[in-house]
Amino acid sequence: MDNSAPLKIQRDPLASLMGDAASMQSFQEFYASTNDLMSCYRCAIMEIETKFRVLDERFSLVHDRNPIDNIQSRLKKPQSIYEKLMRKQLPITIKSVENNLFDVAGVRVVCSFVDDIYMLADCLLQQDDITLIKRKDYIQNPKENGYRSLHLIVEVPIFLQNEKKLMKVEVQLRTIAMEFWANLEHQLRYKKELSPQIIAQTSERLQECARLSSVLDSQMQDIKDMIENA
Ligand code: 0O2
Repeated sequence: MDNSAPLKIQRDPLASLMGDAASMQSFQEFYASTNDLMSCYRCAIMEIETKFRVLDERFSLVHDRNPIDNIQSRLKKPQSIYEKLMRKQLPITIKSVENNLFDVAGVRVVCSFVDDIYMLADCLLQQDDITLIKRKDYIQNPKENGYRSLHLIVEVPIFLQNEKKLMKVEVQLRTIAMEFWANLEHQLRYKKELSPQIIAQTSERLQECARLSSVLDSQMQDIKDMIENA
């Protein structure tokens, strides 16, 4: 979340197409205009994190256990935002970020059990200041590589000195097993340029690991249900 880090533009095909100097100037102009927006996204992350912490606290009071294992948040860096706008051929403006990019602010909620994911998602979406923009259920419909998580894009109000602003936040809910798989898969190959041969060799094994993690989740859920109903 450090916006004061020195600027370093990586060379990419788009940059060379535009010419590096032009690209650098365009990025610097954009970067200079993002301070206020980034602060608003940080506020939105705080709002969403607090909502989940409140839900966790209230649930633990009644059920004597915490549905949330941990919460992680991240704010996309201006350089990544700029690159995504360029890649999608969208206008390089603050308005364009707000209207077109829904994953600038991200909150990841890691849960103990699969049922907790849906319970927490329902509780969040029932709140009258939250608007659901998009829901992708990669648990019911895992991605081809085996990736599982529940993704929600929500809009949450933040209250500034003299105004109320609606901000979009990407919420990812997953179990500890899904998190384990996603982290390792990300480290191993996600977004990396690998040879087709290595991709073929590893993707089947990663799919198998994803299947095993899904079996683990459903077994743990069954055990919990059995203990609770005993
Ligand atoms: P980071 O660094 O985690 O932020 P778009 O919104 O167009 O970029 P899309 O396909 O609509 O993309 O988004 P989707 O499918 O909702 O997934 C976005 C995020 O989910 C990714 O963010 C990852 O965090 C996570 N994700 C999706 N697919 C995979 C996957 O196959 N493996 C892993 N490990 N994570 C995945 P970013 O911005 O790509 O990365």
